[in-house]
Amino acid sequence: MKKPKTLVLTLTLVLVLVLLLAAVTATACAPGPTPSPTPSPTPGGGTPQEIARDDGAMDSWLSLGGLEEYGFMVRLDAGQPFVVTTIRVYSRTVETPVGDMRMTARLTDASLAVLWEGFVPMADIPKEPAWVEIPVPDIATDGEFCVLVFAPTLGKDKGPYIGLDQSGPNLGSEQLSHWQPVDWNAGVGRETVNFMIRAEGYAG
Ligand SMILES: [Ca+2]
Repeated sequence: MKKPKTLVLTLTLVLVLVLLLAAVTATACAPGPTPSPTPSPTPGGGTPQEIARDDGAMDSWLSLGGLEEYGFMVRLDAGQPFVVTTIRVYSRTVETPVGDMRMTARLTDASLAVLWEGFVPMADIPKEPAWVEIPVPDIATDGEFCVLVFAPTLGKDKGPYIGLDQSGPNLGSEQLSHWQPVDWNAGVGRETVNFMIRAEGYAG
């Protein structure tokens, strides 16, 4: 009489184990949460690109501003119609600006006709060299375009400064005074300098 009871108990235990195993397997195979769709990288759906003439490794720097309102310009070319979303300036300052002083950037076409002008508060320029970003509201360019940068000086040796790449030939950097290209007197060799000013955007 004991053996059938043991058999029933054993069968019951086996059944329970099988059911438990089935439940665990079902849980393991259940689909997880659906990942969110990858957001479009740009408003236009294109792949973000950074257009640069510098090599990203600063070799020296130049002071911005001065009584002649010295500024700096780079000629850039994405090789196709291009929508600019951000201007980047590698910069640093010694003195911390006060008030509403600004680093101003202009985006122009190849003939220097202004397409857009914006700014970043000079208080956002760090003490250690870093890329300072100026958001641009999706400005369309076609072929060569220019980025011009000016910031008022905070005094002798107080900044702000712009980073220089001196590792290769000048690919389109020009010195400005009052927003116009002028004869080079920046104190560094013109032929082997590229200002660290970049444009980010997407093919448009
Ligand atoms: Ca360099």
